[in-house]
Amino acid sequence: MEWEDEKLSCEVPCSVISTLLLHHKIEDPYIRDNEAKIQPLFEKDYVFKTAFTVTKNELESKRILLGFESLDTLCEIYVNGTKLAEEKNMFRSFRYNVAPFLFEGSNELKLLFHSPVVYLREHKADLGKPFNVIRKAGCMFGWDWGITLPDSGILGDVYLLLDGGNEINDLYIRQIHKNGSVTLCVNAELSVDNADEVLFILKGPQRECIGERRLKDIRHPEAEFTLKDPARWMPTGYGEQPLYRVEAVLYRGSEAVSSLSRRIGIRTVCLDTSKDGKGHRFGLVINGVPVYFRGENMIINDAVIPHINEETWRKLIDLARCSHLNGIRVWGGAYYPPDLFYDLCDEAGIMVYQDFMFACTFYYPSKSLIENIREEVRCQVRRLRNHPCLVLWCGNNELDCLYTAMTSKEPRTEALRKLFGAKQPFDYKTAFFIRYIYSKIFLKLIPSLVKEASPDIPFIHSTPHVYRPLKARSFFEYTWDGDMHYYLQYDGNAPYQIMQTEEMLCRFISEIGFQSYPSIKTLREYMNEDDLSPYSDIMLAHQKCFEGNQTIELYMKRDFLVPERFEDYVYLSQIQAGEIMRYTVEYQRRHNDYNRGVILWQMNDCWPVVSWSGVDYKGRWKAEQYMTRRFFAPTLITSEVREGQVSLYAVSDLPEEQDDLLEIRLYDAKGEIESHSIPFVLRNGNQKLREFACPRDTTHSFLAFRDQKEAAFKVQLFCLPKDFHFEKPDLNISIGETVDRYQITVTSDTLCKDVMIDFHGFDAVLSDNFFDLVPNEPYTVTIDKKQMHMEDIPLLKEKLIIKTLNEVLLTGEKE
Ligand code: BMA
Repeated sequence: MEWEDEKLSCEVPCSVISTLLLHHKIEDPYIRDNEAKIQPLFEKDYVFKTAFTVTKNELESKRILLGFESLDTLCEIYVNGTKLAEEKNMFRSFRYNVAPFLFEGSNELKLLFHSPVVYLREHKADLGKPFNVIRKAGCMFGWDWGITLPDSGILGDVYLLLDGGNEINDLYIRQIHKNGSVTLCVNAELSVDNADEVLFILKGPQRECIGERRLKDIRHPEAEFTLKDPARWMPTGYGEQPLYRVEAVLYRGSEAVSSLSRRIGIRTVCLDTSKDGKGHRFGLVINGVPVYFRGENMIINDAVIPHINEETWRKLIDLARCSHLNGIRVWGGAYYPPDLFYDLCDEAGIMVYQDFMFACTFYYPSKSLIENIREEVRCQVRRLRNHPCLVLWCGNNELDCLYTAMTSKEPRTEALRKLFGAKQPFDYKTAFFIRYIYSKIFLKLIPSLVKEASPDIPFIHSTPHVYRPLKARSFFEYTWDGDMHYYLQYDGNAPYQIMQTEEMLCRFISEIGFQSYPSIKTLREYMNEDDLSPYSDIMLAHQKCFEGNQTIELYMKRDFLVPERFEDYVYLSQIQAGEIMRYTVEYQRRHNDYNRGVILWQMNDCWPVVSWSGVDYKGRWKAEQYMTRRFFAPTLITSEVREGQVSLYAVSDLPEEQDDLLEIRLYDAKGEIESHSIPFVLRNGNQKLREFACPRDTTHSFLAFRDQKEAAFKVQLFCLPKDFHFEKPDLNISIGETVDRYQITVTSDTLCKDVMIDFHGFDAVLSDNFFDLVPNEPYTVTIDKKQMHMEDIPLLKEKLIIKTLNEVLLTGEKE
């Protein structure tokens, strides 16, 4: 990359920022307020150059294709000084025949990236967010959890392909299911100059060859394989993930001139939007089985995109797997992940709810933008359509409801208008225009392209989604129809208890979340000690949500208190976010005949920031992620307090029945007063196990319960935590080890809530954390030794950090 008078070496994938960081030309933009300091960099244009050699032999190829997987974004491409193209879309891949421009020996490729910031300034649209005229990840221009880092660069492979004129460009495998058998209709897209035969091979889950089809007539490169009783792909928890493979080989005589293969999973997918007395359902049905979607929303994994690598994706899928997720939504303000992400989801049985990359603003359909979108959608649909993990296409994030917020006169929508930067509702003319452009892109163009290229995967035009486009009367009108996005703070900071009311029983929730702070260790890596307070300038540079801290504190005051010590503030913000999510999700799951899934906002962070994430930028699990692992477990025992009664429910997503045992203990000021063991049969769905009157002494009494599968007791209080009579716990901690794990056993003499275990100087994901302890009942959590190695056990004990809600509430001042 050319930088001032220097040439900085870099390797694809690379960007302006990743290259400058590599050569120590700038400080880490994530540290303190460096974000502001790097902004002038985005005002400039940048050149990336490379030389490559072509031999005489290679030059004889009919065509020599120069390919780019992803160029971010405004890029002029030159080969040996000749301008090949000027591209404007980071979501497309490009290929050019460069044979006429190449020489034997050394050749030069030059990429000139124009500043996206200058471009947006020069192409300002008078409505909506500035990035609506460019096909670049929206969040790069700043988001309510995102750093403003509108980088430029080469995000995917760059390659030269020698092409004798014969090539298999694409393979599409459609599945026709009938009476238990499936016919795989394989269709290849060929460029043929002088080839004469194509061979299709179908391989089974054990890589065994199941069948071959040899075609002489390559003008119609199609073949069929019928399987009587195929092994079917199911989401994790619902069955296995057998994967078949279809290979295609193009021959000239006996010489194989091109080949391509695709992996598939055999399954049907359908979105149930049928009507009942209340409205339209919203639930995924895989192979005829209604599945409950336990998901999280994914944003970009790093704002410096070239820093995202194979390990990032593997870790992300591990996180999903061990948090009991069976689905991920790829959110529309970011980018389309690489093939590896989808491959890993196929293997792990993780369903993907896939947005097209449009979010939170209306887009201006100039002729060239429409063409650009058309090519982008074609490119991505063709790339992804064979993956069994792909279960839903979605046109955009929140544009339908943005329209509602902008046209509704309902007072509840006011906060949302503010969020989207509008003072008052649209006038009639603007509303009409927006309806027109919305319909052009999301009701016509994209669905028709999806229908043509991926007809068997359901499509919705927007999320949240009501049955009739652009017809919701208010943003919040999504509970009985379609899916829902819901944030307390945009509903006038409604009490979180609203989330256990009929009004909030949703068919499906595809976004719900509450902000919390990243781990204090993460903050310490990016800030100075005296920056560590919620309202310091530096901390506020890492809190992008309007009135974010105020919202966090409002809820803290209602339920807990606002702690003085920053470490307690961080801890409590995490407990609170996790608790609100637990409260909501368990309610929805208790009604899993009506609610068919919840996708939490948000799974990950792209830099160190206060956000809605479960795991922070450095991969440290916040309280919410541990709670997610508990409340998203395939089977769940959950309690509900309502009108003086407490009820216990069992919820199960597992198809099979199991014998189970419910253990209940009721405590009051004097200790345990009642205990019961109740055998029951755990069935798919939800069932009420027990109901009884709440105790009178609400500030001392609590209920503890678990079933056979759960080692930890869950605790139900009968008052707000701030009103409960917590005592200072006397904790007994013992540490042991097995060959591969450390074991930490904690016992408390009194009820101890939200016990956090951490270590000075070490990080590990524990088998459980932020858990409750009932009096004198030991609980053991473990750590895989692969994550951290200690010389000896006493050292581990020395490094131990323990924090409890008791201690935070007893030292702070309540209101
Ligand atoms: C949702 C998302 C994002 C945003 C989040 C939190 O609506 O789609 O736009 O980050 O809310 O405000």
